[in-house]
Amino acid sequence: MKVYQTNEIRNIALIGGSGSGKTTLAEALLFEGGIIKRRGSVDSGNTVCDYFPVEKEYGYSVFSTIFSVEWEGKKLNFIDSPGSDDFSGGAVTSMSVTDAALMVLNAQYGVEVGTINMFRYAEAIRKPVIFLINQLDKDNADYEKTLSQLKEAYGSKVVQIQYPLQIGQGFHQMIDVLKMKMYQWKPEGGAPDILDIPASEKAKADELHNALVEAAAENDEALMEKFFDQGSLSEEEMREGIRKGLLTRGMYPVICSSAAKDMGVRRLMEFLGNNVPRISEMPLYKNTEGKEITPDAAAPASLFIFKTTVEPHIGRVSYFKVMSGTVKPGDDVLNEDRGSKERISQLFVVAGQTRTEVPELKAGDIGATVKLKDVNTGNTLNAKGADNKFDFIKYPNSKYRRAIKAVNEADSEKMMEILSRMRAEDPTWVVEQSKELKQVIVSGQGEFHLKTLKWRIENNDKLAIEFFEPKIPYRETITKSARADYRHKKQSGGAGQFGEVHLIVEPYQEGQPMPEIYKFGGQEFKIQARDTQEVPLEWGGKLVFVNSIVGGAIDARFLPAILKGIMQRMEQGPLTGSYARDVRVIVYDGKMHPVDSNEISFMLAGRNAFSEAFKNAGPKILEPIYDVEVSLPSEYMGDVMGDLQGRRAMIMGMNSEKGYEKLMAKVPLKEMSNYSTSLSSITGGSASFNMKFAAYELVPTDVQEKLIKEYEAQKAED
Ligand SMILES: Nc1nc2c(ncn2[C@@H]2O[C@H](COP(=O)(O)OP(=O)(O)OP(=O)(O)O)[C@@H](O)[C@H]2O)c(=O)[nH]1
Ligand SMILES: [Mg+2]
Repeated sequence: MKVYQTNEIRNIALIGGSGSGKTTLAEALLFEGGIIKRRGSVDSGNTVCDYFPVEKEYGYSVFSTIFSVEWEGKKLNFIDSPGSDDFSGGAVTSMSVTDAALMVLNAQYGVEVGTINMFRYAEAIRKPVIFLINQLDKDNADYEKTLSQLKEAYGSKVVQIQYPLQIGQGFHQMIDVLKMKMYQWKPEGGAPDILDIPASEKAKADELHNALVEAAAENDEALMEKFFDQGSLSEEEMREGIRKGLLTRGMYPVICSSAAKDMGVRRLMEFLGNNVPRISEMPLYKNTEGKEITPDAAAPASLFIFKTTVEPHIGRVSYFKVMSGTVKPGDDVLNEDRGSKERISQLFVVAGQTRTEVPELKAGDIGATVKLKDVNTGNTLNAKGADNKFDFIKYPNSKYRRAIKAVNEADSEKMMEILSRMRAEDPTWVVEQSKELKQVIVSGQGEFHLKTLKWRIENNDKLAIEFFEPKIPYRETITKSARADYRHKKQSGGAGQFGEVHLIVEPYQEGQPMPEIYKFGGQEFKIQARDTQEVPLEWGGKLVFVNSIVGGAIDARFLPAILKGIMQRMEQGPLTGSYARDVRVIVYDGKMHPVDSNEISFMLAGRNAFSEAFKNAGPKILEPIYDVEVSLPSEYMGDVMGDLQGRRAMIMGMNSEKGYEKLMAKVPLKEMSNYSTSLSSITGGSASFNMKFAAYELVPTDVQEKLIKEYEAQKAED
């Protein structure tokens, strides 16, 4: 492949609902671009883009896949992405590094849930969108219905560039109202005959042409003036107008195809080459310091690694976008995120798992390299003179969690290795080895996402695993002050043990002053803080430890042991064994024995005194609460709301956006366990949601009682 200058490159994401035909379209693009000699099919499991075994097995895309095609002097970089919301990480990645999204629709089904979900992602990062109505050769295809659904959802910005003549098996002609020509294919597709528009279509074509000219002119004042002067625009002027319209999201052009029959594909490549905004026209990417980075091939090179795969025999393949500069084999670069040095040994353009070496890649381009030592997805590699870091891909938060275990205990370590390798390939899989819950928790986008993970581990790595209900990271705290003392005494055989600790506990909030006098059962306790330690807790909140011992009742050297005993209980709260937080402990008295007192004795006395005081201090269990945001079609509002209320949700608000409703709620994590599956079944898959940790809040009394009982039973069993 020749070396392409920045403005000869077009970066395009293939997005759209699952099954709309993106991977099939990719085959046709690769075939027409001369990269492959024969088109594969998803059903035969031999496509370029679905090359992972799991994708062949299930017949849908799981990962984003990159391929490049040369067409009429331009280099078109495509990224095929999965359509299912469970693999939205792939779609988000591909939209984030490209300059336009080609949204593929299945003409049989029109605007689908997947279309709406994908459009939302494109909108969130303000990417230009082009609609491609595909599968026009299918008997149930309905072009007009699909078009009117698009107009209904996205308004008058939806503008036709093409329309098909016959639909269904006979599909072989379409009118292009930009070119004002008819395109006609032989049964094998490929190169079309480009003919004059037949008289019978002339009036309709003229009308749509005028609508297109007007829509193109609307995006630029100079074009608008020309349009008024001349009554029309040249093809070149129209392209300029379309590019501007795409950039400002003031226009969503609609084109047509049958990917399976390779019809409309060459014209599609020409259209993309001419009308996708040029790299120099796109809004600039910002580095993490907010500085805008110009895609200037003459500047020092910065490469952003947006994707990693692990391939048999090769190991890690790192896919990158050249953010600035020009990269060549042999370049020494610094991994800005890890601080390590790397050398780019080879540079490739790719078509799925096939790599072709190239001598250089310039700003704006997309390529791959292998054999980097210590580079992860999300890292930036800088040549001398550049010091950027980028983090512009915003992956969706995980929303489905499960505990995972190797069926065979001995495989646990191997399982962890595999999981961390998979995480490099899919950043929307989160793996956490929870010391607190004593479980390995994997989280992802949905049940389907985790099912795919399981398939890969079991089939690629031949390791049996199982999922089960994950524990909830509860917390314990207290709601009032209490006092307790405890004497630890043991006198059997040789050296004895003796330690006695008197202490007060109370709830603690940041910066809360300490009273001088506490009263318990009519008795007053005067406090004189001699020393205060604030211990920030790994799991959130604080423990404040106050030494208020008078007259040397306990030697200062035993205080660390007392604190240690208390911390043991904080780590394993007295109610359910969960972490405790937000407590102040005041040790105000105690007793020593001249011979038998030692650290162990005070640790045990401290721990038991604390435990007793804690239980008398109105102890409560806290649970994690999540902010949940559901996007759904309005007809399901009632059902979705009812379901949320059954999950102890607090509805925080609602608002309407284009074509769908947004519902905000606070929901306990415990109740979210099967939410993605249930929401999908309530709404027929037409809703999506996001969740984010909000805060810890007290659980209701009945839940608390149930949790304590469960813990007691568990303890008895152990
Ligand atoms: N007849 C016909 N079938 C098509 C066309 N495009 C795709 N298909 C078929 O539709 C099915 C799904 O196609 P894919 O290319 O896997 O769809 P996708 O958009 O990549 O789906 P995901 O990877 O799940 O997002 C396959 O069986 C294809 O053969 C088309 O234009 N005409
Ligand atoms: Mg696919």
